[in-house]
Amino acid sequence: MAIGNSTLQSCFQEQLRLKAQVRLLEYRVKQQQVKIVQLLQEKEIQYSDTGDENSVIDLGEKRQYADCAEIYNDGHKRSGFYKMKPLQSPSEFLAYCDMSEGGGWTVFQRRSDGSQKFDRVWADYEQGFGNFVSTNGEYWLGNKNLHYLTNQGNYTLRIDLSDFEGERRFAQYKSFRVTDEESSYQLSCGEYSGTAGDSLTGGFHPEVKWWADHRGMKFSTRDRDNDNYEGNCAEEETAGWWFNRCHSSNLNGVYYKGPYTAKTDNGIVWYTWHGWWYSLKSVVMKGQSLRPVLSPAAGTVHATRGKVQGKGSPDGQTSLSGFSNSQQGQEQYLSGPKT
Ligand SMILES: [Ca+2]
Repeated sequence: MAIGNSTLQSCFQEQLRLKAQVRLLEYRVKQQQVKIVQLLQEKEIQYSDTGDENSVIDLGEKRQYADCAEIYNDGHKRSGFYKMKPLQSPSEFLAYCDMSEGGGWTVFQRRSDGSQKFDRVWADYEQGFGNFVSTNGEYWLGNKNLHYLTNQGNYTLRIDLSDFEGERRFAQYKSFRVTDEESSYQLSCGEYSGTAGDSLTGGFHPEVKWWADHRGMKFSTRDRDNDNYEGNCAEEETAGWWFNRCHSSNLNGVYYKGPYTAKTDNGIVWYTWHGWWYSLKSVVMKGQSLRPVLSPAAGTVHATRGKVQGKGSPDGQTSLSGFSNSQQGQEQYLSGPKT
């Protein structure tokens, strides 16, 4: 069958047309790729900006709030720094309100990047120090404020931890309270639940309680030794904490970034999760009050809180069994009670 000249001609034209279209599409793809790279860069810049962004939320002077739970129940559901004044407190102060996980959590300690120095004296720990502006700013709210906060109601303590492998764990304690200056800001807390193991009351092993239980301990700093050890825990561990002899948790320790070697176990330590020789990536210590609240939101808060605690306990058991792990068992001999 003979192919006509005109058919061949139209085929060539069609081919040219398609080739031109391919070139045009290739050009457009390249343009889009350039745009994607630009957008990704912009997004990255925006993302890094939010970390330093000023997150102080001013609600004006109309009403005074005793803690973050009261702010949350008044309808403010955005996390950030708010002004508050606990019932007995002579003055107002700023604290970060974490409005997630049931809302109304008053954050009193945060570690996130090692930007703040935590090896400080008694007066600093009493007054509070650090970054009270940025979302991830490191700070200690101050023992004085912690006392006023926890003495106005029944507080639940929650400690959120993360490591450099991207894992997150938590420990929660009922009835959290810190006494006044006269009794050196003694710590008390009740029943544990969570996934990180109980490194605050030495509940992971009965034989360690005599030296690793932080309950009932007074606060110690390098210039105010209130521990049960002949030496000075705060000086050796370079932190302020409710040291016993000396610790199974040291959340104000040095920001080492993961596994570390040092003269003493002075990293950011939560023994039941990573042992004494791993310094955690981030820590948030926060309290949520169980005071009867008048706003209608109160019911929701209580319901959610119940769920969180109920879910935590079985996982806590897993962490306890982790103690029999031989590596951790060895570490007990590496550190252990100070003699
Ligand atoms: Ca001592």
